[in-house]
Amino acid sequence: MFDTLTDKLTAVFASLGNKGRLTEADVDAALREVRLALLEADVNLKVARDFVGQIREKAVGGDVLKGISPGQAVIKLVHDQLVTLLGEGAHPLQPHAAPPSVALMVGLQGSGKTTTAAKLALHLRKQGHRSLLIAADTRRPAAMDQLEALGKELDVPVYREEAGPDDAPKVASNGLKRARDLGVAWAIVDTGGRLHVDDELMEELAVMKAELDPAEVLLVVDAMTGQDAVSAAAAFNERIGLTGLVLSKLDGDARGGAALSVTQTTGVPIKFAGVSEKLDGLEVFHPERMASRILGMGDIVTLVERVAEQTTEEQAAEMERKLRRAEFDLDDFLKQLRQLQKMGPLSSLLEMLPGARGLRAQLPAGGLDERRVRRTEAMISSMTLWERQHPERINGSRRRRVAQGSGTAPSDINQLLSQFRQMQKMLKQLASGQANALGALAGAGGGAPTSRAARRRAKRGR
Ligand SMILES: Nc1nc2c(ncn2[C@@H]2O[C@H](COP(=O)(O)OP(=O)(O)O)[C@@H](O)[C@H]2O)c(=O)[nH]1
Ligand SMILES: [Mg+2]
Repeated sequence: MFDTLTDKLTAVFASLGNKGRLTEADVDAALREVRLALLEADVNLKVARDFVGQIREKAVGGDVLKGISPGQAVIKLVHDQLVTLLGEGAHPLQPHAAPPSVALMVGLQGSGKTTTAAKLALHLRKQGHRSLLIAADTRRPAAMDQLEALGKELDVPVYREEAGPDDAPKVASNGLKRARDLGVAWAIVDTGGRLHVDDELMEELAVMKAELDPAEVLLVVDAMTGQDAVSAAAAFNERIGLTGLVLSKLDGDARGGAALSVTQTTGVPIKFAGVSEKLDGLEVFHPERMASRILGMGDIVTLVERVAEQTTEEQAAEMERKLRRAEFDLDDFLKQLRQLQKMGPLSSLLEMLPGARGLRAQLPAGGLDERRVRRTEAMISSMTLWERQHPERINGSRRRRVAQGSGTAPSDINQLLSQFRQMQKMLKQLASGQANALGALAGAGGGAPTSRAARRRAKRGR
């Protein structure tokens, strides 16, 4: 996601970042490029203009240009303005005081309502809340089947009943009664959609909203539809009133314009982002992390959280430390390999590492090859712990022994070792690249410096 935008902004900043002194003309030229990049990403014209205007005011009006590293200060201004644009801070679900709270899922057909309803049930369960899914897309029996299947997959109860096409409000109300009986925390109501905003549908949703008194009315918008998503959001908000947005399909090659304009245009916060078809592919939307990703600074926090879902806290902290400092031996490699398989496509993980986006092109399509992974696993398993920690010391006779133990050839071991060396090199580059990005923010007076290099740099800057 946001690939082109990130590339463009990175290029603009590369030209700014290292200059010791900036003139107003330098800033104007850079901001012109920023505005073009936003427009190309399908950001609303007015939003893009205001965005750049506000940065210019702060850059030229304040003391930014007189500071020690004005280029980095401008980057920080852009970062902060992105955070503002994206809605500042996370926006968790707001339950009613007395359960069950209703979450009404609305949106155009195909936007991802049914999938997101199920993802939400899983998300809530991870937080210790039970929910009931209610199949109120009564015009499409297939949609009710779909929800029922997803519920089964998650082991979350689904309410459905025989119903005519116009019975959605009745089904939803009956479902809510069931939710009360079950004593669940949330009733998640899946509704029907149309290809376009249409009066009849809006009327039906308005009736449901009046009857259900939902705690949350969540509009699911497809990020890939760009400005159409923004106008749909405006229309839904005007007609029925929304409490939050879910931006689905951010994993696709969305240009990102919808994400960047929708909150500004409607005043409704983005609460979640859909990042894969799978049911665990829902993320709480964090504007700061998204801004960092857009600026190519990576999103270590989300990456570590995702790892943490599969591991203990200590393991996650350890991995973060190793990633940041590029201390990574073959034993870690083996552990990560096993975890990666559980964590989803490698490409989506790389997106979160600062400076690693370019590497994605080199990944085999379709992610990790199961057979190769198992072979690698066998090879590393046949090494002693000492060998895993000192791969550079694996000589010819050790190589033969490991090959024999794992049923491979010494040349396979060679290949593995050379791949590993490359990876180590890459991690070192990433670690220093990240220090640069974070150091830029720290040096400009931004967030807490996290790496030793960044701390050192920040100290020098002050
Ligand atoms: N890649 C991706 N696909 C998604 C995401 N959310 C939904 N989908 C897919 O989009 C299609 C439509 O989703 P569905 O939930 O049926 O949409 P609905 O018509 O609004 O209920 C399905 O194929 C989903 O698997 C997402 O975040 N990422
Ligand atoms: Mg549906």
